[in-house]
Amino acid sequence: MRARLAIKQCDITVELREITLRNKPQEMLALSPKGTVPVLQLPDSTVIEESWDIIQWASKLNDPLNLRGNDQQIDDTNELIHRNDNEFKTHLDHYKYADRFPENPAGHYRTEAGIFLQTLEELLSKNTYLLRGTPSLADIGIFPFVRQFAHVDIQWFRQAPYPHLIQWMDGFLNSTVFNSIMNKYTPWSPQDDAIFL
Ligand SMILES: N[C@@H](CCC(=O)N[C@@H](CS)C(=O)NCC(=O)O)C(=O)O
Repeated sequence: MRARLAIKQCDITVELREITLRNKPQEMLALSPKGTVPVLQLPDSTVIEESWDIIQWASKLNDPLNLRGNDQQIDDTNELIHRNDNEFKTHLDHYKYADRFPENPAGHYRTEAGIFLQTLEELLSKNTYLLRGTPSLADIGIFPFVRQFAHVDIQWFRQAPYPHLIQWMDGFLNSTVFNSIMNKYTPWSPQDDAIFL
């Protein structure tokens, strides 16, 4: 989701091949044996197989909205994304799949995830977006994970003490760019005509 958002916001055209995780095409596994999405193949055959690396590639190629920002914002983004992809993602997965981690109740994992959410809430109480008044790569890179967190128990989330975070998430959910990447695509098969994101 975040790779698609960045590619769209950077106004780059890529061919899109939707896949089903339960039935990964051999063509995908040949490019990227680790079998996770997203995977991007460049015209020179380089393969990028981490969403954050795809975002870096896209924003370095074309950045009409200045999503990368200045050097300080790039550093702040990297720090937030590091916390998101490690600390927050771990607590989020425990919260989402709490039945697989029965040593603690779901509420425990939710509280742990809340430490990072509190950081986001504080940033968003100062600016409309995480680093400034307009979106940056930090927002694009983190929003899909906050959305996942929210939807584990949306009723709880909507009454949680994160008013700015809720408003920020709703802004993305209602945005044209988010709704355009949420199109439902039929899984790719080799005889299909190319479709583009
Ligand atoms: N760090 C990777 C994580 C990618 C990832 O785990 N993607 C999930 C789907 S959101 C996946 O492909 N899982 C493989 C599977 O379920 O078989 C990235 O951000 O690109």
